[in-house]
Amino acid sequence: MSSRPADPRTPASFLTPVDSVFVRTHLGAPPELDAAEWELRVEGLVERPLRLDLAALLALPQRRLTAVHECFGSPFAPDVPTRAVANLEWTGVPLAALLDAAGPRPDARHVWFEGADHGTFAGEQDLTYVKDLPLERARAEVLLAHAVNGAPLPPRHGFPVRAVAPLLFGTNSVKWLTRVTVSAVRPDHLFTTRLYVRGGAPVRDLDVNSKLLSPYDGDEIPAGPVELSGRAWSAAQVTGVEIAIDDGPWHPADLAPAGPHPEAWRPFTFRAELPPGPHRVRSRATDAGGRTQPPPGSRNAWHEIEVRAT
Ligand SMILES: Nc1nc2c(c(=O)[nH]1)N[C@H]1C(S)=C(S)[C@@H](COP(=O)(O)O)O[C@H]1N2
Ligand SMILES: [Mo]
Repeated sequence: MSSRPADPRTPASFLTPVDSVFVRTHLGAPPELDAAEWELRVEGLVERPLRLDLAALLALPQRRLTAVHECFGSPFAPDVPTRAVANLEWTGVPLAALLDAAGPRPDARHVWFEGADHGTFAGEQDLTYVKDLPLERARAEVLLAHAVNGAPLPPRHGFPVRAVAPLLFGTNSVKWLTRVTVSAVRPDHLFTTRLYVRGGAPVRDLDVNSKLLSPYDGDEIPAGPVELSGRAWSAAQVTGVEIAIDDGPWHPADLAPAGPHPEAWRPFTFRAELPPGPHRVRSRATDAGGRTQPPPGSRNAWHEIEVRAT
């Protein structure tokens, strides 16, 4: 991608501080939008096209959503794990409110989301960032967020408004949102039908995955008893996490109860006894669909870290 800093360390807190969240942009530097001039258009196959400014959006009923946020990774390397993940509390307006006000026509089937960023990707020029969802999914799931962890979105994360599609890969959550188009068809676009496609389907639902966060990969820790902890997530509910140490067998970890935020990641812990020396720790999650993280070679391969006990 055109701007792809190394994945920042994922802190072991339930909500990820915004300064620690990875940033992904395809079309160059984040656009610096002026909140006073920003406008969102809702158009296409609707009875009443809308133009809303930020004040109009903020005047609508708001909701909060705590959700895991994960990058799929490079669309050219779909099998490489990124481990770029966060858990954030978004505030915004459900897309349903705007769709209901606009009134989709009977032949409407899809919703396109377009951002204000503009540029070149993979040699293709003059692109905007476009994603799409089936109308019913978009209506039921998407939040138009203007705040993250209680503060306005920073420019790099989509100021003033972005779409948030919970439990879908981050690529679906369009930043710097300026246009929502209701259509009978999917958009034929680099980021919708040509890239971010796997097994013939668009990259949407999160895979089952986990990440060990404490101790962190590469840490040196005192030998003896240690509490390992991490996070697990999936598009379906996580039902279990297992830990394996060095060449030992998989053991069940303690998985935190599902709690009030079904779209959030789930903390897990495991008590271990680590004798002095280097150790390899692995975690693998399983979800309600019966999916378990596979061995290395897939983007959601089990997570493996190395720690040194002294
Ligand atoms: N307009 C726009 N939205 C975008 C992108 C982009 O390049 N442009 N990148 C997507 C990708 S691939 C991811 S993983 C998330 C990253 O969101 P973040 O940078 O706020 O963490 O934004 C998505 N939304
Ligand atoms: Mo991404």
